[in-house]
Amino acid sequence: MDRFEEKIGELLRLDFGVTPDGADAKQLYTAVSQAAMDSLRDGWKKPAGKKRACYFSAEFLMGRLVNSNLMNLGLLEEADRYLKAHGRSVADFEQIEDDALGNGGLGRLAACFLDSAATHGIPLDGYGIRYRYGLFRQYFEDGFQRERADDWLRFGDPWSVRREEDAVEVRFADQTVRAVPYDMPVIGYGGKTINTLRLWQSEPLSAFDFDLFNRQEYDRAVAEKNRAEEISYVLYPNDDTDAGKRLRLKQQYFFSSASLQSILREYLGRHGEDFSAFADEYAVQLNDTHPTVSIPELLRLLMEEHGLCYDEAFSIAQRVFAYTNHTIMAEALEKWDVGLFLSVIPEVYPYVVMLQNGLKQALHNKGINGADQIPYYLVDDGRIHMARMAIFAAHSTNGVARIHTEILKETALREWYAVWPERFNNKTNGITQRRWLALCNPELSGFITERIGDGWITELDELKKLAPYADDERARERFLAIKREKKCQLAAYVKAREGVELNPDFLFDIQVKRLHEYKRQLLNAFSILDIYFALKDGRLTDFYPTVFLFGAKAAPGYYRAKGIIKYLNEIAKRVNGDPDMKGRMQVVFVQNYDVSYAEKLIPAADVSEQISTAGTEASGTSNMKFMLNGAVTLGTLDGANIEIVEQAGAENNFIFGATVEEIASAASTYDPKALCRDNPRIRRVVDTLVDGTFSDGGTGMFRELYDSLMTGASWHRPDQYYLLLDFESYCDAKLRVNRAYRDRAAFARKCLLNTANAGKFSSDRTIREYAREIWGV
Ligand code: Z15
Repeated sequence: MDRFEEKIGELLRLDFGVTPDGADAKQLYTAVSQAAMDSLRDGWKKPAGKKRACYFSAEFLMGRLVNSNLMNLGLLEEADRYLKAHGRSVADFEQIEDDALGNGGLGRLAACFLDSAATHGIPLDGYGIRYRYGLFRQYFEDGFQRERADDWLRFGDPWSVRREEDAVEVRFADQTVRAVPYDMPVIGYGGKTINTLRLWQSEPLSAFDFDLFNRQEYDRAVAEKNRAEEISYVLYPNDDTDAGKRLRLKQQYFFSSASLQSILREYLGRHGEDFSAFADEYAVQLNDTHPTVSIPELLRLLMEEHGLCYDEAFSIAQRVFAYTNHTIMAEALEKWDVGLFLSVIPEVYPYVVMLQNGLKQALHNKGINGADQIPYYLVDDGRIHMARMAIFAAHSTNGVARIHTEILKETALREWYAVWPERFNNKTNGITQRRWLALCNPELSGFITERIGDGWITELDELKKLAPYADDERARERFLAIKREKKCQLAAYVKAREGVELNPDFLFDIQVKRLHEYKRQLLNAFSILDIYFALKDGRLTDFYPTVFLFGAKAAPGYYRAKGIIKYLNEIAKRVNGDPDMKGRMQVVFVQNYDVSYAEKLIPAADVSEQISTAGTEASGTSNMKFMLNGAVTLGTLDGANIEIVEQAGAENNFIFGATVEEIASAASTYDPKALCRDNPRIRRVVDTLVDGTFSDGGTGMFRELYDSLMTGASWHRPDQYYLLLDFESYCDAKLRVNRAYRDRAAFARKCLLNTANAGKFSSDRTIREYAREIWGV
């Protein structure tokens, strides 16, 4: 028995007073995790004299850590062997951990980046918030979404270390709080580099105010504590929309200020008050505008506490900060009301004004004056535009897929691009193949490694060598057997979680992502109904049996998104309850879609639904995960889909719908009412929202959805997402995939070519680009 196993036994004995055979899953989980933490302690130090990059993000959607950490430390097999010797296995940890300190793509991207940087020895640390409650847990009641709190700490937190000595204070107008960091090791594959994810927790300055307590003001004593803890209490559940809430601004300032103070303290320890090397030692990447208040805060810290003048401080800030834009959707662009900002962090506002003046001068120097400056105003109409502040003060602004960056340059941010073109650059997103293939699909991983070796685990371009196997009949058969095995595994899981039976011989068509109008789950619903009616009417006879799977959380306040969930659940009830549909078609909306569910769903997919309106999805990242796991994309020419098809070949995917240019030219002519009037297929499916086919439980949700399509939310724009414009080409494409699936060998060939060409979409490639082109690390 070696040191690791000995340590597990010792921890079980000392912490829980149990033997390995007598321990329950949670005790084993804790002991195994702690033993692993113990094994990495010596390697977890920051190397001296190197520039470090800091990833500031309000969200890190890490997913379960125990398996990935054990894998990266090379301890996964040993741990599993140990557990099996005691009648257990690492699979027993499934029910234990779940952490969801993120909403969706943006938070998961941050997690993939940390994994890739650590794997390739890039010094990158994450900085964020240690929310007490992560993204809500979703369940359905009569087809309606319900939410409950995500108490992720109920199993303890063996992967974090509280660093009392590194606590800092953060001051607001109405309170000062203590920010206490919890550090998590970010372990690269092979365990050579260990970076840090530092999450801040908000606490009162002193645990308890005994003066108040002694004066018998218990309520106030307790209230003070609660008010401090409130700041890191819960993750805002909005993805891609700005809530504009006071507490949200507090969260943003809280972690921005704490992280900067922490970095400055480190730097001062090495250099004293000489800031000339600061920008050579730190780069800060702002993940969306959420941490952008860091810019005026760094100016404030440098000028107020260290006596620099504005020009010195600004020049440092500009060299340090870089900004990533993740969306062009207007509702996501953060603008803080000046009054609100002043009431929360009045001491920061003067630095916003200084930036505004600095911008005026910079524009003047470029020959832009007077009314021409209006589109650039940082403070405009009583609101502070955070994206504008980031673009002006940072040296780099990047989009997350080629088309997205082009839209930023040509449309969304064209004024800025005109003045500072050299600041704009593209960094197409990526995903980590360690979690999204090695860990979640050991069967396909084994298949690949047997044929081309295991170099792909750290160099995904190696997958190219797999391409010849697409023409090898034995390989294709083996691939199909693996896909079937993943479907069986998913079916067992869905049976246990949802109580629904899936048939592994069906085609698995999957759309999983946050629920948003622009992602068009409603269009998918319409196409399913169209197929359903065609089957019922006997118009469609050669349909390959298909299960349509959905997973999506709606922001609790997003009424329309919740209506779409209810509608899909009604469709599922109708289709699955119809005896005519037995063996032909099934619809399942799984509850509480999260990273762990994704790890089961994605490897089982034949078809990946990526159907956003062209120009709306900045990149998408689930599209890459499906591709890597050998699914074909049924999608629009939007976000990273464009680059996926470019890599894997149009002939191996199913592209449909209007392009960005076509959407733009349809804007003035799109007439959903006319489309409904003139096309009976469209009319039939859309009318199910209002003709009593389905019940929304008397809420009026379905009528509201109908109106949103026909007349739009407000005054003039009907359906900004052009569902009915793409309806026919989508249905055609869906039937094209379905027919193609009949030829299993030809379909397997397409799938294998998708996997073989997924190399570009490794976050290893993305993070190297950030390191080289933006951070200089
Ligand atoms: C979010 O998850 C994304 C953008 C946002 O502005 C916010 Cl607030 C959250 C997503 C994009 O919608 C998606 O297209 C992209 O792949 C992802 O960020 C990562 O860049």
